Amino acid sequence: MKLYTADISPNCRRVEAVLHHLDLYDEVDVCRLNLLAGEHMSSDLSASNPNVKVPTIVMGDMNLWEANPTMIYLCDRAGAEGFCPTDPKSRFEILRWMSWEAQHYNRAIAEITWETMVKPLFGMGEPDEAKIESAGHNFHRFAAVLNSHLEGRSYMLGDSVTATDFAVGAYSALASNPLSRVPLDDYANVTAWYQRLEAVPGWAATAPIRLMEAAE
Ligand SMILES: N[C@@H](CCC(=O)N[C@@H](CS)C(=O)NCC(=O)O)C(=O)O
Repeated sequence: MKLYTADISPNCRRVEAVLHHLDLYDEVDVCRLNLLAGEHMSSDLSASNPNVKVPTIVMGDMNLWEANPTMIYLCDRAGAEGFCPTDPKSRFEILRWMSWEAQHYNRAIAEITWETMVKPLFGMGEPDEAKIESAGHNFHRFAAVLNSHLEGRSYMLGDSVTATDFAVGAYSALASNPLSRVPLDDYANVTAWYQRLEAVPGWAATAPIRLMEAAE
């Protein structure tokens, strides 16, 4: 299996974390690309992903792209029933939260952190305060939903960690950095849940140390 991936990418992190969690990482031929240097454009990535984006996995005759379905496929193939349950009710919950995080919660975090962290870190201009404010409204709206859902739950689906947590938590390392200006601390259940997630070995193994160090 060949994985095209990149540091500083929350979408790559969630897939790499699943590979660690499933004890599959040793089987992976890792092609780590520097996106800012445009390495993905000059690699052979386009042969397996027409979007020329990471994460992408080439596995036999399958080209896996889009992080969330890639995670689910890896889990199903490994028979990881506990980590990614297949019963219809659980599968609906997993797909619902994955859709929700991509469209709403993590989208808001991504929009804020693009302005507050990525642009300054890589010399891409001043943060756009209007965009930060607008995305901030969405962050509060959807963080409140997450905070309420996590009341009385250790993880997204209940007592044990699932792939859903890796998806919903994908941008939380960025959001936890004070430089991000994401008001995560307003949401006690969310911060407590993310601390639990950070202790999960597969998630801990993929912490974006380089970005965090660079931003401090
Ligand atoms: N929806 C895609 C997003 C993939 C994506 O945007 N990847 C970024 C890194 S986080 C990328 O490859 N950027 C390079 C580019 O767009 O040229 C997924 O879930 O995998």
